Amino acid sequence: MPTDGFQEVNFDGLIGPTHNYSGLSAGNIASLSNAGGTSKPKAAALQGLSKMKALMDLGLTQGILPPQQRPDLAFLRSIGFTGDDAQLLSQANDADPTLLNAVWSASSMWAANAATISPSPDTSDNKVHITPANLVSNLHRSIEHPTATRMLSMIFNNQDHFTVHDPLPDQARFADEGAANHIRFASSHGQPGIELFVYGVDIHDPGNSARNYPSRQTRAACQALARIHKLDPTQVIYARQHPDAIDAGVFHNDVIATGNERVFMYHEQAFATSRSLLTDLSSPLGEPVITIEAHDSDFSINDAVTSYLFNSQIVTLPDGSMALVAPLEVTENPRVARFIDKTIAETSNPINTVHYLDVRESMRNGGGPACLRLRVPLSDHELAAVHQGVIMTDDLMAKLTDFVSRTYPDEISRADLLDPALAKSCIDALDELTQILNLPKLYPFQQ
Ligand code: SUG
Repeated sequence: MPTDGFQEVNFDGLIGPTHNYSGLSAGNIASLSNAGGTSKPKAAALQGLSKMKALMDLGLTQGILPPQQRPDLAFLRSIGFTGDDAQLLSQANDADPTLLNAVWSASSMWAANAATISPSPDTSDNKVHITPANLVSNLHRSIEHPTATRMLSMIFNNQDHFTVHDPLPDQARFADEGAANHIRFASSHGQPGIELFVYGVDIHDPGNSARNYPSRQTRAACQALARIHKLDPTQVIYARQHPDAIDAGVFHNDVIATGNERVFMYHEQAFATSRSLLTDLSSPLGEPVITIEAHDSDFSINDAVTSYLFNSQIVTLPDGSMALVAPLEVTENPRVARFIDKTIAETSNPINTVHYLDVRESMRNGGGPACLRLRVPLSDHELAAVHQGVIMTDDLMAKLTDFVSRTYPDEISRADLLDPALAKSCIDALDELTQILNLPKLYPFQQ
């Protein structure tokens, strides 16, 4: 096992039965370009489960986060629509079709946006601190946090080890997208680390912001998270995304940079100040960060956005070496593929192998392997205190595969979003899921 009885547990979002392509995310090029396409929810969820199986086969502990209750008909009622389910759906569609799209989104699958996690070696009270992301930048995502907070409170339900906070205030000033904009560096997972918070906009310095696409994370949110998580201010670094990167489709930092333990892989255009950032990271860490920097001469920022290389997971294997878990799409870009081959061959970094995964249904909405998981470094004691119903086993994998195969729709197209029978069957399926995961009363419809 990894050192110190500590390991990083990846909690993947189970892709929900309403997975569809609605073009909801400005600045997310895949989401916009696949808007209106026909999705395959069953295939999507099975791809996600295969991904979890692949990580388990590498000897890693894998967790799962259930999807949210969608369509969110209560949201439609809260904004004045009335009547039975069919009437609610058709009224919303007539008034503003984007409202109908928003309440059907299965976007909680991208668990990297569920919360920011500070593991216990970094916090002054030695607890794991968890803050669900408010996701205020997009309507369809802003309705995730009430259930995310409840879910995380049920899963990390032990106050000796875990503190699940409320999300940051529901305001643009504190716009927070969770772990997608957060990288933790440490000699090993169990050692005190340096937490890098990445933001797109600083209200005190608005001049350097992206122009075409929204910046989804604020510096004020990052600073609040560091305070709430009781981090040592000398062990926290703030870095600004390059505004041109956001304008090229880097809507979260995990589309252009990633890290694991001492390894930091990024594109040279990821940050407004890349050079000083490396010094900033290395001095509190006490040893140099191992950098894997992609230059524009290797491949462009557009290649990074289309291939999603940086949305790979870098994982520490039980033997201490590292593997890259990458989306299949990287193999379709020769420049990116060459860069990976070079990275694997070089002895200056610990990444020795690459595993390519097919998560294409999620990728078409801008969600690669790293988006689909929330990483939580845990000691053995902390892991034992996690709700065990969401820790993957072969038995749970078999049950979930059967559940998805029996209950999920094969396809969803735009017209289906008006179908109250589909809405009912998607919600009914979740009742069984809470039994499988032993999370009774998770969803609003169960309360
Ligand atoms: O927030 N896509 C998600 C993708 C999130 C990816 N997560 C990380 N990078 N960590 C988003 O933009 C698209 C939904 C649609 O268009 O139907 C969407 O929400």
